[in-house]
Amino acid sequence: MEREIKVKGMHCEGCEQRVQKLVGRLSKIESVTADHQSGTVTIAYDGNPETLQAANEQIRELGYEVAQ
Ligand SMILES: [Cu+2]
Repeated sequence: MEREIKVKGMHCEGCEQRVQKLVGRLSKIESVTADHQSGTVTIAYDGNPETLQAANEQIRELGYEVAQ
């Protein structure tokens, strides 16, 4: 299942890479694509709400704002 998360605060490719690397380390997340220009992080995951929640928390821990 794929989900697009709206994220504020990513300003460059470095931000994209941090998000992709750290969110991509979470279990049950198959792939992560971050785009600072559109302010989105797209994840492919198992469809479990807890997995989505973990991704949101990781993004916040990195200092970005997740719009619900
Ligand atoms: Cu940046």
